Parts: sequence; structure tokens; C-alpha cells
Amino acid sequence: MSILKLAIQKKGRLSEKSIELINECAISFPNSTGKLVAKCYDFPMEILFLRDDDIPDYVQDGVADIGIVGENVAVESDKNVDDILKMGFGKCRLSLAVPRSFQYNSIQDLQGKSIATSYPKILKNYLDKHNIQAEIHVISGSVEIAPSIGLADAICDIVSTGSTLLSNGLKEVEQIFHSEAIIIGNKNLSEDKKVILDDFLFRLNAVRKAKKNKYILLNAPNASLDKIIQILPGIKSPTVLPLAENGWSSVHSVITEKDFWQIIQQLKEAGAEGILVMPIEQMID
Ligand code: PRT
Ligand code: ZN
Repeated sequence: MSILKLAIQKKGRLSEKSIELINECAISFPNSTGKLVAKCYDFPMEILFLRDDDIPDYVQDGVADIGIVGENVAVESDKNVDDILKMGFGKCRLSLAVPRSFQYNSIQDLQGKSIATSYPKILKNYLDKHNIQAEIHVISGSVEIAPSIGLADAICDIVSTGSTLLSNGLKEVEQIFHSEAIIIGNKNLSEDKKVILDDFLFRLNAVRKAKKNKYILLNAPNASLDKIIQILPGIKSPTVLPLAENGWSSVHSVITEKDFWQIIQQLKEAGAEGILVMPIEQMID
């Protein structure tokens, strides 16, 4: 019986969300800190806890079959692996930033300058595309302090809210790469492992789709039903059931989180009462 080996970040920004998603797929494992491997109780999968930078290498070599890692790390590592699925979390961007006093008008202003980064390959690729010759200083941490200690004129680093740049007197001038967590996979998975992977991906998709949607129940006077049904963009048409009280119905549907508040407001204006909104655990097509 095959076991699919999934590598996740041991400790860091992607760890918690990765574990949460696996658990939401009804897959559980002993989660004791300090462990390097955990066998899942109820699914033919083993979790390997690794430093994120090691994951692409291990997946390429087949030590792990699949891995959850930032696209920034996967692309920078330049390993021969498959991109399987974007996970929708761990979103960030890789940006160029310069000291606030730097008169920046265009990428041409970085011609001949020095840039500190932990992402030399992605940066070099971007600079080459724009015909910029710059000196790249590879440093592995605290890139944002490089300009203030005179190590570089600019930096290329991960930005999320921008507050790290701000507190180091830097301004973001170019966004060069957008990233989120992805699943990468070994290129030579056995047929057995592919079957397990498909099952895992099926569950993941159902969980992720469910997260984006809510189940909504409301009561409405029959006279308002047409209007209310038009507002609800459900998967199919909503379910309408008569209430014990004459002239009233209960309406059930699924709405996406995106337009949520706008739809609720419209429903209230159309006469809906007793609106209940509930999370959905899984959504299976
Ligand atoms: O120990 P290990 O090597 O496994 O972890 P790590 O320290 O290398 O990585 P970690 O946990 O910091 O990040 C893991 C992944 O999360 C990254 O590879 C990105 O894909 C993603 N991610 C999302 C981020 C951020 N957001 C982020 N904000 N990675 C890093 N940052 C850092 C950034 O380097 C900078 O120092 O946060 C700072 C900027 O944040 P803001 O909000 O101030 O802009
Ligand atoms: Zn790392």
C-alpha cells in the first residue's frame, strides 16, 4: 500500500494554514512539536516537516512526493517539479525598494547600482528583461537593513503589508513577482501515489470552495419571493419551502463571501426576515 509523502513548512508563516487545510480535509495526524515526520491516522499520507527552502529539492529528488511552499521559494529554487495547485494563502509580493531619499523615476535608475536580496535568480531574470546591469548582493536574512548599513543601494525582498519597508525608511518602487503558497509535486509519481494525490486534491478543492461560500436561510412573505429569488445568485435556483405561517416561505441558498454584505442588504430591503448565515464544510460538485 503506497503512502503519499507531503512536505510542509515546519515552523513559519505557512505552517499553521497548511496544517489547518489538511485537517479540514478530514485528515489528521499527531502534531507534536519537534517531530520531523507524522503518519496520518485516516489517510495514506505522511507529513514531513521541513524548512521551506529545502522543500523544492526534496520534492524533486522524491524524498517528498508533494510539498506546500511559497511560489517565491519554488521559482527561486529552479527545481524540476510540477506546479499542482495554488493554495490561496501566504500571499505576498517580491518588490524592489529604495531609501525614501532616493529619487526614483523608473527601473533605469537602478542601472549600475547594488541590490541586496535573498532571491538572486528571480531578481536577475527581472533585471535582464529590463536591460539593467546591477550588482546583486545575496544575503539570507534582514535584507531590509542593507541600505542603512551601506551594503546596497536598493533591496529586493518579500513585502506583505509594507510596514517593514516603512519602518526601515524604504519605499517600494517595483513589484516584480506575486506569490502565494502552492503545491508542488515530484515529476515521477507512481500510479498508486497519483490516485492518493487525486483524492487529496479532490478534498482540498471541496474545502476551499466551501470556504468561499455561505449557506443562507431566510423567511420571506410570498409576495416578495420573486424579488428575493432574483437577488440570490445560488448554485442552482434556491430552495423555497412553505412556512407554517400562512403567506410566508423559507428560502435556502448558497452565496459567495465576495458579495456577501451587499446581498444581505438587498435581501433585507426586499422584505427578508430572520436571515441565518452558516459556514459550509465541504462543497462537492
Ligand atoms: O525557517 P524557514 O526557512 O522554513 O522559514 P522562512 O523564515 O524562510 O520563511 P517564512 O516563514 O518567513 O515565510 C514563508 C513564506 O511565507 C515565504 O516564502 C512567502 O512565500 C510567504 N510570506 C507571506 C512571507 C510574507 N508573507 C512576509 N511578509 N514571507 C516573508 N515575509 C517577511 C518579509 O521577508 C519581510 O521581512 O515579512 C516582512 C515583510 O512583511 P510586511 O508585512 O512588513 O510587508
Ligand atoms: Zn526559508
